[in-house]
Parts: sequence; C-alpha cells; structure tokens
Amino acid sequence: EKTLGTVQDSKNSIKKAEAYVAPSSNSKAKSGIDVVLGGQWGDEGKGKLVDILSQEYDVCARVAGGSNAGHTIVVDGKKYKFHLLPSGVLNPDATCVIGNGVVIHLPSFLNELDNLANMGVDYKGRVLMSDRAHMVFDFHQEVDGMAESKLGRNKIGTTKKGIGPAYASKISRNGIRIGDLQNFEYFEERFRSLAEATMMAYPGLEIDIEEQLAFYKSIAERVGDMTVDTIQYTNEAYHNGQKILVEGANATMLDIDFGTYPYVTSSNPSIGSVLTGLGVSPNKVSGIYGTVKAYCTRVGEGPFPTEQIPDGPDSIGHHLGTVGAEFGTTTGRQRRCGWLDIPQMQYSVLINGFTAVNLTKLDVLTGLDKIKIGVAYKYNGKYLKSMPACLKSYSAAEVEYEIMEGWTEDISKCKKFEDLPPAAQKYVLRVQELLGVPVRWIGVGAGRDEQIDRG
Ligand code: 2SA
Ligand code: GDP
Ligand code: MG
Repeated sequence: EKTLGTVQDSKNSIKKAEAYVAPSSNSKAKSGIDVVLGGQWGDEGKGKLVDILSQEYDVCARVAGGSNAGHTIVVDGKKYKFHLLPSGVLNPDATCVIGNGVVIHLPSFLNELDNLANMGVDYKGRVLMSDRAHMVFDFHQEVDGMAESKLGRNKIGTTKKGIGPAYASKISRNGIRIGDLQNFEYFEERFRSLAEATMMAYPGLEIDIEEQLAFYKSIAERVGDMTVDTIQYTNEAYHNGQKILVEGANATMLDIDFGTYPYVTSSNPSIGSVLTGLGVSPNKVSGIYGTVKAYCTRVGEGPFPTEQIPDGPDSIGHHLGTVGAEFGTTTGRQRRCGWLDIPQMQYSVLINGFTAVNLTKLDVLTGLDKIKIGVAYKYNGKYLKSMPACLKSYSAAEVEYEIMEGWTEDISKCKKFEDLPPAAQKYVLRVQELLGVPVRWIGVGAGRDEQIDRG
C-alpha cells in the first residue's frame, strides 16, 4: 500500500504538549472571528459551547451544511434544538448570520423561527440570510431518499434533508439562491427549469410546480426581510470592531474532502468553509476551537475504528449510548459509540489548526472501571503515519489502545479543573498531551452551567 507511511513507534508521532498555560489576557473574546468546529463525526456538543460563548459576541454565523445539522442546547432544564439557526440566537443581543455556504430549506427554516418564537425567543430583526446561499427544495429531499434507497445496503445513512442533492444543484450551476426569490420572474424561470430537469433525471419523481411556485411567492416578502449581502455585513461588522463567532455544523470527519468519503456530508465542515461560506479573509480568524467528545460517536454508515457495538447491558457501547443519550438531534437515529480516537483527532488538529479544545461529555465516562484511548492505527502490522484515504484500508485499520483508570464520583457539579477526581484530571491531561492543543473547556453535563473553563 503505497499511500501509507509507517512510524517505528506510535508515540514518536505524538506531540508532547506542555502543561496547559492559561492565556495572559482575560478570557473575554477580542474583536475578530472565532470559530467552533467539530473534530470528530459530529454531535460533539458544538451548540452548547456556541450558546455559552455567544453571550460575548455580536454576530453568530453558520457557514456550511443545512438542516441536517442538529444542535441541542439546555438552558435551565429547557431544551432548544437548532438545525439551520446558529445556537447563538439565544443571546438576545446577537445577530445571526446564515452565510453563503449554507443550503437552506426555507419551509423548515421558517418553521424553526416560528417554533423559536413560540418558546419565547424574540428573533425579529436579528436573523439574516445570505442572498447567495442556495435553496434546498422539497424535491431535493425526495431525491436524497430515492438515492439512498437505490444504494440499498451501501447507503450513506444521510439525514434525507436534501443536502447532497442541493449542493449537487449548486455545483452543477442550476441551483437557485435565496436572493433570486426577490426577482420572482427570474426565480420562476429557474425553478421550472430545475424542477423539470430533476423529474427527467429521476423517473417516478413528481413535482407540483404550480403549487411550489405559489408557496414560494407567498413567503417571498418574509424571506426578503431577512435577505442581505452577508459578505458586506460580516466584513463591516468586523471592521466596526464587532466580535463574530462561527458555529461549525457537522464535523471534519464528515468533510467532503477530508472525511471518510463517500460516507460524508456534501460540504466542507472544516476550517476552509469559514472563509468560503462567509466571505471573510483568513487573517480575520483568531480562535479555532475544536470540539471533541471525551469518547466518539457517529451517526449513519461508514467506518468507525474505535466503535464499541452495544452487545449487552454491561457493554461499553451500551453505557456510552444510554448515559450519553446518543440519539440524533435531527432524525432521532441511534448514534454509534466508541472510544476516543487520537489518530483521527490528530488528523483533525492538522487540518483545522485548533487553538484550543472543548472536551465535552466527560461526565458520560463516569462509572467506567477502565477507559481506553485509541492512540495509533496499524495496518498489516505496521503503524500508520497518516489517515488512509482508501476506505478499504481505513476499515481494516487496527487500533492500539492505552488504558486509563476510571472514576466513580459525580463530576457534574465540578466548576474548576481541580474539582475533578484525579483520574478524570489525568484523562484530560493525557488527551491534551496526545493532541498537543490546550484543553480549555471541559463538559460535565448538558446544561449551560455544566462546563469548566480553564481560560
Ligand atoms: P447528509 O444528510 O447528506 O449530510 O448525511 C451525510 C452523512 O453526514 C452525517 N450527518 C451527521 N452526523 C452527525 N450529526 C448530524 N446531525 C444530526 C444530529 C444527525 C441526526 O445532530 O444528531 O439527527 O441524525 C449529521 N448530519 C449529517 C450523516 O449521518 C451521514 O453519515
Ligand atoms: P452538536 O451537533 O455538536 O451541537 O451536538 P448535538 O447537540 O447534536 O449533540 C450533543 C448532545 O450532548 C446534546 O444533546 C447536548 O445537550 C449534550 N451535551 C453537550 N455537552 C454535554 C456534556 O458535557 N455532558 C453531557 N452529558 N451532555 C452534553
Ligand atoms: Mg448535532
């Protein structure tokens, strides 16, 4: 296998991190753009960090993906679920921007806004959509389902939210953008042509074009009120000294370029999309916060080297899935669970350049006698230096584990790192050492207040 490098000793490839040193400045966000990204296969708890951090930011933005994303926030026991809206919307002083890189299914987006209003959150005037963001239509969602059925047992395990087909329309240059709705004649012409081409490509697919056009006409004004040139808006906000927080959706291992292709989503949920999905320059980006679960989960198909199949009530997979309540925020699907995968995380660190790590759901490990950390991959008896591109090699990779002591104490009330039991502290420090990035935040529960900040 030519593409695979080897190393003598896996530990040589692991960067030694100095013990964490708190930044000399205070922990308040400075002007500029900070980013929260998912380091694994998603659902690491990005939304929770964004909700907490957003209290200090003026603008909160989404840059990629669509309503496939699901972010759950728990505030005073009340659960909020976001799909297209940035989790920062709960900060009444933050303006939410849906960048040009996002694909928007307007019916579900408007529903999300209505639900939010019903929960008592006033969003009026502070939710902005890019005129360049592409639309996801109902038929994209139907096509998503049809494509999955066609793949049979080779299905991707998509959320069926039309993400792949909508990005396909964008790349094929027959997509329709949010701003097009403001020139309805143009929208109608493009919609007819796209709908007809899609029906031709998918025999059996029926699109009621007139009904769809009537619906889009009925919402055009409401959408228009939220449609702006977000590139101009965001850059102006930056130059006016405002603080901007980007909420990543999905995660690096689901990235169309870097993830476990083809078991990925159809966007770039890694650092690149902050630039291409918002229209800002890299020199404006400062903090890049990698969110990492203290173990690992994946929803949908595809390889997962450290997976622990839940084969019995005493199994690790069962513990992680039940204690961690690992069910999809968007589809309710059961998430697959496994141990923390360091080679996969090192790859993620390499691509995204995380400046700090948010290690979430440490509380879920409470009660386990031993905790394993996957520290290296082996293929055909040799250590792998890099992430195999070929899915066959990746699926065949064996994981070398390091075993750490567990703890039994409830950690959900811990407010400082020093409050954690020694075994939990050791686990965090070992992860920090293996990743070579400071672990700044530690999640000890789902609630807003159940987080340790070492900054
Ligand atoms: P898609 O729908 O085309 O983006 O699916 C392609 C793959 O990407 C995965 N994917 C996700 N993985 C984790 N979380 C996601 N969001 C929801 C959540 C998922 C849910 O927060 O729980 O509710 O099921 C998400 N969205 C997409 C997907 O599973 C496919 O593997
Ligand atoms: P996201 O897609 O990365 O925003 O994550 P999701 O919201 O889809 O999934 C993370 C789940 O874990 C949500 O239900 C959160 O409420 C929950 N959660 C986040 N952080 C923690 C934590 O530190 N401990 C526990 N127990 N739950 C957490
Ligand atoms: Mg999620």
